[in-house]
Amino acid sequence: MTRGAGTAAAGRVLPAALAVVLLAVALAAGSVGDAAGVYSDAEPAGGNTFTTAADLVLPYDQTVLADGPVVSYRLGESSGTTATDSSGAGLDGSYVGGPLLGRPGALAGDTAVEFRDGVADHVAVPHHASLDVDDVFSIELWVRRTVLNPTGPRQTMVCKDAGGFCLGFDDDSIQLHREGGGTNITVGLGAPPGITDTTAFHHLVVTKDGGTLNSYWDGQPVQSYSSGLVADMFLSTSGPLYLGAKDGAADSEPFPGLLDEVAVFDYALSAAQVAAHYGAR
Ligand SMILES: [Ca+2]
Repeated sequence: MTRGAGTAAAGRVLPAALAVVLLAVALAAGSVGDAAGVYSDAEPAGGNTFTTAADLVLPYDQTVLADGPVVSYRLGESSGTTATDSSGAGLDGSYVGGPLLGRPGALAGDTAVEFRDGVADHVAVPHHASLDVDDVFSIELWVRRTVLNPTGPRQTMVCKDAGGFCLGFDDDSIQLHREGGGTNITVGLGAPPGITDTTAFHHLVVTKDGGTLNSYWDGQPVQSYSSGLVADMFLSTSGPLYLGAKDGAADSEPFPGLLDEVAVFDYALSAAQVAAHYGAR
């Protein structure tokens, strides 16, 4: 999609350009300071912050936001019932049923939320027009499983109720499914190494642009479809967005484990964008 690609290109160019400017400013300031003796050029503990362009790579959350998600949940709250949308759209969600907040997260300096096995807990986000992404979208998150399901049931991590996308695990593989809208449809998205890991977080992205569907695990492509998919697989919906469960009423097919940094886009991220996000962790 044009908008996403343009935004992404700008987002990736900026750090290098910024680095040149800041490096130039730092060098100029240093030489002026030394010559005039106006101020000490003693370095702070830890040394110079701006040394090379690599030092100025945006942190993970800023890298994601630069690519324009429609919602982004850092899930870093330590208390309360509000799951804050950091995208700027103001589409906050609610922690329902007491998921565990403040759990160790995927990234340094920000925590995650844990959904418990056998407990009806999830995040619910009221419907908004921008969440109605239909058949063109990306779902991005970090996941650490706590309960494996070699024979099912399905574990749903993110779902747009009803008839929209539902991303989860089933039989210890990644699965995208639609439930509702008259027909249930399921597409397997692979079982990469580490999918049964319960000790660490992994980065998962699924992108769909109509007839093209891709999955990525820890920044690497896993499964790709460019033909053979059911036309208009996912539908326009007006239901809530759920994290940690398929729906709110029954909390059915819940995900037991930790989710972190969940973002939804209304376009298909490119492989390069996915790799850049993972690389910014
Ligand atoms: Ca977090």
